[in-house]
Amino acid sequence: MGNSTSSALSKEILEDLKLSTIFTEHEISQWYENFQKQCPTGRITPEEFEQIYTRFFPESDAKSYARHVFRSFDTNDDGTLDFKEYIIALHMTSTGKTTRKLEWAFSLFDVDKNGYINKTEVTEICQAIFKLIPKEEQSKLPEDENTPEKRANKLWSYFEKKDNERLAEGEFIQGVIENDNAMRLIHYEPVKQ
Ligand SMILES: [Ca+2]
Ligand SMILES: [Ca+2]
Repeated sequence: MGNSTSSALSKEILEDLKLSTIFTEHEISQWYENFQKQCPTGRITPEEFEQIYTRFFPESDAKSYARHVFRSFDTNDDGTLDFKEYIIALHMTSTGKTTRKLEWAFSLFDVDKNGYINKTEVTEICQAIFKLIPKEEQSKLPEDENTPEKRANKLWSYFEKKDNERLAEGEFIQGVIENDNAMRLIHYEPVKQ
């Protein structure tokens, strides 16, 4: 309690992280040390998060995507990421099981956090994803997904919903699991050099 939690990782958080991720106590402690060095305040701001993303995508504009990812990780809605939110996020996006990842993808697409995804939100995320794709790669995309709107239309079509209907989490996850194309279109992975 009190001030002691500011420097050492509290036992409670550590136990919680061990249960909710596949990371070991050693790994979590190691990251916590790094996290504290890079982020002495213990909180990552949206601007810092954008910078992290920009380093991963030097050839494209990662800002709007980073903003959406930040929002989906900020589970307590306080406008910053604490260590726990950061580690859970890392777990979801790098090593999580498919369903966990898709739960996260759902929260990424649910821009207004109302528990449903509509087509406007799909379009908004597709626009952000599109900005991650380097220009040269964009020019090689198939005709039916070479603009954010086309990508959004194609993705939306796999869920068999009308344009004014909405998707619940279960429908989204099932739709993506059943279709490799939908799985591919919900995110962007840089081509390995
Ligand atoms: Ca937060
Ligand atoms: Ca929504």
